[in-house]
Amino acid sequence: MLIRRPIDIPASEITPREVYLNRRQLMAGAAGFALAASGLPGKALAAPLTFEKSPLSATDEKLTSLEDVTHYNNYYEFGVDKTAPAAHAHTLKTSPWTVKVDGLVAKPGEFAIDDLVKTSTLEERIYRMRCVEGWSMVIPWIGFPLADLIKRVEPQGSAKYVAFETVYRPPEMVGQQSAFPVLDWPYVEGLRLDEAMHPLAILAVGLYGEALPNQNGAPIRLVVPWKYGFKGIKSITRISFVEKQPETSWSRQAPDEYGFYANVNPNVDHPRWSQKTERRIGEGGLFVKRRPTLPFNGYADQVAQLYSGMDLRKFY
Ligand SMILES: Nc1nc2c(c(=O)[nH]1)N[C@H]1C(S)=C(S)[C@@H](COP(=O)(O)O)O[C@H]1N2
Ligand SMILES: [Mo]
Repeated sequence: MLIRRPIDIPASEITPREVYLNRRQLMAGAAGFALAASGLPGKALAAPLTFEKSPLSATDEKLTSLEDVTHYNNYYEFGVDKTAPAAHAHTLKTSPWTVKVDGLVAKPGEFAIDDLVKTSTLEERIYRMRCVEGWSMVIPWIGFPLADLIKRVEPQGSAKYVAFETVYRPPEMVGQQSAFPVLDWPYVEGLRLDEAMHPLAILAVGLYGEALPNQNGAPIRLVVPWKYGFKGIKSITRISFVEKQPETSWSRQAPDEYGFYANVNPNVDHPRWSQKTERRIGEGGLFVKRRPTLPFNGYADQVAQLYSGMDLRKFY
């Protein structure tokens, strides 16, 4: 439903880039038509998104297909299967949507998503994403630096961490309805303030040139490319500035397996599996080798200094 391509051409014959360019041409020719025709519930953001290309992109690697990016997901509010978010996330109403910013800031407030997007400079950032489970993707996100929002609200000197919260709406999120929840809802995440200020950390509002599909965290989610995927909290409703390290969903659930920092690190194994290699989603076939996982997911040059002097085995 989210994939629109000339109907006669099998998906396998179209590269992600071609699909993307076709979609952009389609948008330019008949703005809004494709979205209106898709039958999706009201999207928070008007299409098409206007954005610039970012030099901070990792552009040498092949993009993961739009099909895989939108049909192989982790979003436990909609179920634990990789295909569950694509099947169930349409029930989340992403419009209207506000993000509350509070805590230790001079200018707290509620930001309507449309205003936030209108007043931000959107960029396309092609990032590698490494999931803690051992697979990876390359995704063309559209978003803006988290630092831009942080500067606007003027954190106080006592603010040392940023805490994020996903929406809690059991009627709209089937995974939140269970009597035996997999996670303690709402999903929460956090960053140290200096990590949050790093230019690579973004708030994403789109991918492949369009507003985020619900299963990828519409209307706004975090992307921190040097950390395991679970740090990238989806469908954010609240951002709080705090003094103490906030609790995070996965470290609360299994503290020995998932730490607060969650920097991608091939030298620190998960207690139940190695983190030395990864499977790139879409690289099929019998003889495809797993790729070596890189320290900080390949972004070490840019971010390693954030952790100088820290024992990364202890602060995993
Ligand atoms: N609210 C929320 N955010 C979440 C998750 C989740 O279950 N709930 N899963 C995380 C995990 S484990 C991963 S790997 C990424 C997956 O993002 P994607 O489906 O857009 O690739 O989202 C992260 N953000
Ligand atoms: Mo993940």
